[in-house]
Amino acid sequence: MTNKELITVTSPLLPDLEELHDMLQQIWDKRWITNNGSFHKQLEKELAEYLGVPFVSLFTNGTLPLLTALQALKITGEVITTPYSFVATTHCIWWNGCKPVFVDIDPNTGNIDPKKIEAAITPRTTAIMPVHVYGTPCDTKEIQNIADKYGLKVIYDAAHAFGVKKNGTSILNEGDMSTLSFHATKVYNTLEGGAMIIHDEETKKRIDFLKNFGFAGETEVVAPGINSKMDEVRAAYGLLNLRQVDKAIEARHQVALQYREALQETEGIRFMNDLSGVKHNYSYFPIFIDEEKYGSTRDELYFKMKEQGVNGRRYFYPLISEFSIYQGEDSASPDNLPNAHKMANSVICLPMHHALSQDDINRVLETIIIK
Ligand code: T4K
Repeated sequence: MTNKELITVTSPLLPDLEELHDMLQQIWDKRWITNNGSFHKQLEKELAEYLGVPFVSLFTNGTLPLLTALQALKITGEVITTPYSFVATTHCIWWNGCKPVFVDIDPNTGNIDPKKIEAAITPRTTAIMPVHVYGTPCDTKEIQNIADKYGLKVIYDAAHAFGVKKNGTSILNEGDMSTLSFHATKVYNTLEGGAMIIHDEETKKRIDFLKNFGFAGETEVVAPGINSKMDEVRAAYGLLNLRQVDKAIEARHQVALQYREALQETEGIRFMNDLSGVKHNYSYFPIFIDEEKYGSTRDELYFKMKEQGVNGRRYFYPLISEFSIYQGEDSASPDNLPNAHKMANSVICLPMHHALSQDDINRVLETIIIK
């Protein structure tokens, strides 16, 4: 290990401390610190405007809106999903007492391959839960066609897709519901936090009940809801971060441009280019190593980078289907998921955030290019 400062895979977007102090003072003055406070209401409104969606319901993280979406839509039986994601995606299916059915991914995007969905549908299938992995939009049109044909619900895990648009429209408007994560490691964070994107007022009301134990008023409980309410401190922090997120995304874009320019001549390294008509958020910068052409394995490069103080991450290795809890599912068989295995075994997400300096970027690239 060198003496150089560690470059982490990401770094949180932090609000200005003085501005945060002013917001905290307001909370202290009001003595209203959680349960649908005024900053909470304001953030839901501002996020809906910023994202270009009808309704936002805030949550304490990005896992509980997934759990609640399945509950709200009364999903039972089997749910078709991707193995190439963070484990929370499948855990939420499990927590709702449903069976996850893994479908292979498209090697170009890392997202569930719609061409393979129909073969996985059985009479017990009730929903599809795709992920816009790394913020790259799924083939939402094809997925919706299949869902309509078989009468299935679609819940998008859009944890990575804050602000992503396709042909000028938010991809969060696709499907029956979408969920976001506002964890510290995301493009936009509220410390911990998350949200559900909802298309109509009636459903928004129901979701707000479900994240508050199911309470609909002081004495009525309409469903076995959970507690996932965002407090005022995080909502205030979120309001401040919303004012600087565009600048942060543009800084990430500039990093992506430099990575691509420098790596395009490096044999054995593949990366993803921007898709036409898509406004990307540059939440991750995955590269894929072809060990024959590159001359060393993914893990050799990964650990060499670590040695030199450059912390990439192997998101998403191992695949969810490889964890012992899910390995027993028929659909978890590696033969069923060849593209997902290939991607998981070749990926390294490079450091990607708004605060990388030119020196950091050069150091990241040197570890990869100089063999
Ligand atoms: N669906 C998808 C598709 C997801 O990716 C996720 C979460 C979810 C659902 C669930 O959303 P949440 O319930 O988490 O809101 C991270 C995050 O914990 C997780 O939110 C995220 N996805 C997942 C992909 O990555 P780790 O284990 O990689 O985090 P950690 O602690 O190793 O941090 C990574 C690096 O980030 C550190 O090396 C340095 C930097 N960092 C991290 C933290 C926490 C900071 O600089 N400051 C910090 O405060 O899981």
